[in-house]
Amino acid sequence: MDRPDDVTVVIPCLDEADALPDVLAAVPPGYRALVVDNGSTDATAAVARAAGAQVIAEPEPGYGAAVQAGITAAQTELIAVLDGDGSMDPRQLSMLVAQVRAGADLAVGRRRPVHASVWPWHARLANRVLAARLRHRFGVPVHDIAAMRVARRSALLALGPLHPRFGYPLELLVAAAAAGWRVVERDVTYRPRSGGTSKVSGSWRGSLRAARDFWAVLK
Ligand SMILES: Nc1nc2c(ncn2[C@@H]2O[C@H](COP(=O)(O)OP(=O)(O)OP(=O)(O)O)[C@@H](O)[C@H]2O)c(=O)[nH]1
Ligand SMILES: [Mg+2]
Repeated sequence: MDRPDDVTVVIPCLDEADALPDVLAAVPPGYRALVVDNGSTDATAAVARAAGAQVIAEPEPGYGAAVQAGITAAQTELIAVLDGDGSMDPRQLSMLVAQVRAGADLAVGRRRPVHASVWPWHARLANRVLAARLRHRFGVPVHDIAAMRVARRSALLALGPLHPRFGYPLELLVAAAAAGWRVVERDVTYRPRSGGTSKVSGSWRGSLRAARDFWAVLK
């Protein structure tokens, strides 16, 4: 740990070479981008390196496995996580970082779509149902599943490994509640992905996989 206030932006990626340049260009000055390449068959790793990001490879497939690898490899006390598809603005991480510096244990983004077509109806509905369950059954004060988030590395490591695939964000919220973390949620902009193809809500296969993983965590 060199400077305790530095931030690593962990970006789990599966074939995001098209979208990554814009994402990396928007990472706030002083933040370190760490791309976790999770078996991409496109130029994700080369594009990320060319844009100045650190790149690590995680052979175990799955969003959660990639995020966990990024947290482990990071060398800063603060960790931010967001998607590598350009749908979220890394500039808005500063707002979440400020919440953690002000005392929150976990600061999460509530995605606010720039227009309705950004978010397929089934994904929006699933998100609402999952968030309601998180609030009512687990007492987590959220309205989204924390796709963009900031927390302390030491605290994340103390939770141990969580769901290796799409259940990760939900399991993090459940684990945070169980550990008595203070969770705060702030609105973030949600845009169409800036390139590449959807692996989750844009296909039935991805949606069903995500639903299976979500159910495994919240049942
Ligand atoms: N590590 C890893 N990351 C994944 C995997 N599948 C998707 N991702 C990443 O998870 C994020 C969300 O996936 P998306 O394909 O954007 O899913 P989505 O947001 O429902 O779909 P879009 O509407 O196209 O944005 C992206 O950054 C992906 O690169 C996977 O199997 N492993
Ligand atoms: Mg996306």
